[in-house]
Amino acid sequence: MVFIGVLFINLLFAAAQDSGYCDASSKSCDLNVDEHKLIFYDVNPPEGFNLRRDVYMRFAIMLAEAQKHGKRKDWQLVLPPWYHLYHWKISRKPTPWGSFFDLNSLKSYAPVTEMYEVMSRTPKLTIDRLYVLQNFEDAFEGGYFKEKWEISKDDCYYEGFWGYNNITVKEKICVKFQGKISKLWELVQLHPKDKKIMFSHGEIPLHDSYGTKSFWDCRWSMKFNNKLIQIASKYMADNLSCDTTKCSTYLSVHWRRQDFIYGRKDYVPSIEGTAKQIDKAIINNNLKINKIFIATDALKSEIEKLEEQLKILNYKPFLYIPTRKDIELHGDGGIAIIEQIICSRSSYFIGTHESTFTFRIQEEREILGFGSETTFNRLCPDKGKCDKPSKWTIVH
Ligand SMILES: Nc1nc2c(ncn2[C@@H]2O[C@H](COP(=O)(O)OP(=O)(O)OP(=O)(O)O)[C@@H](O)[C@H]2O)c(=O)[nH]1
Ligand SMILES: *[C@@H]1O[C@H](CO)[C@@H](O)[C@H](O)[C@H]1NC(C)=O
Ligand SMILES: *[C@@H]1O[C@H](CO)[C@@H](O)[C@H](O)[C@H]1NC(C)=O
Repeated sequence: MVFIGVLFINLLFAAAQDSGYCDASSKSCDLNVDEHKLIFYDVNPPEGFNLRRDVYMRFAIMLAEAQKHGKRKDWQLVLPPWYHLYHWKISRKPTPWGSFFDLNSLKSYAPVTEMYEVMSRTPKLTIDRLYVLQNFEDAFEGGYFKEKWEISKDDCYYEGFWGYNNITVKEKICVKFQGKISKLWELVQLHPKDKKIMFSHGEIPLHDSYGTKSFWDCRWSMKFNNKLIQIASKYMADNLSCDTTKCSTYLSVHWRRQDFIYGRKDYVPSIEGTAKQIDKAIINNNLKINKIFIATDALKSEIEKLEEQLKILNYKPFLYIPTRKDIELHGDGGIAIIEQIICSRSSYFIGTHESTFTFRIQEEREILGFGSETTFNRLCPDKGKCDKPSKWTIVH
């Protein structure tokens, strides 16, 4: 009888924990208990800001789709802070998503929460299971691509937690994985009692379906932070004679340089070639425009040369040159977004082949409703083959 009583009390206690009740007067009370179950993820360190935005979409869609079908209602996605990105020259503390995006808008699509919100509720964060995702050596084993995963005996490691040194993991599991992101639910299912799980190398799982309505609903929700929109709008009003979101007064170019001029020599033009192609686009499309906005990661000396070339052709080049204070306030990420906003609102856009920075601008223009002939244009190499960019048009 005593035994059954104890068992009963234990059961009650377990039930109380599960249902999230927590007596505030009790010292042993674990504040985490009543919270949502959490999915954390991280991305391979060298990946840039714009690829990371796409990885976010995969996870956000995974949760939103499950919940749309009445499943996994108790899970939330934790937004990994922006920290130590390779391309960012200015090092900053872990930066929340709200600095770049409109968090309420993100939340209107998917159940997301910021890392600092999680940390503020938890004295010490313990993740139940960390799945370190890895690629299979041969994605086409047996001659074809098959979706699969397999717990791996190879060693794997994860370094990070965005600079937080007060996060621990109970168990780390190395998993070879290939396929769609919704297959990650199979891993979640391995330990159904887990309340906090994490996936590193979140770039490995693929979109369930690219370019579908869910994709665009999610993409639409990734509105930029209002502060950044206002800076871009003011710049456009002051310099580019436009005070709306669909301008007819300037052409824009994303002129990706840096690693692209070494790594992708066959895809990008010379400085002179760039100016010529801008001129050709204006003439061929009969655009009555002389203002050119240039978004770029080029060196100052390259920018000066391009400006010179454009001026010879009677154009007025514009660049968003942040002050030191702007960079401190908004970071490299914020500055890049301001440039992306200005490109997304131009009459005509020319991007860089296979740059994710360019892809994000093209998506933004689809959302704003520009004709795709004004959006899916690229800079070509001076000589040789130049395929048209793929068109990823919006689905309503
Ligand atoms: N301000 C500014 N920064 C840029 C521009 N182009 C590239 N960058 C910087 O370079 C980084 C690399 O580009 P991303 O597109 O984000 O990185 P990625 O995901 O590796 O993409 P790729 O362009 O495909 O290399 C960006 O995050 C920016 O920090 C630009 O036109 N303006
Ligand atoms: C955990 O670490 C972060 C970042 O280092 C810090 O801001 C936070 O106060 C820490 N939390 C606790 C409870 O120590
Ligand atoms: C454009 O506008 C901003 C203010 O919005 C200003 O600081 C900048 O100097 C202007 N001129 C050019 C050529 O960019």
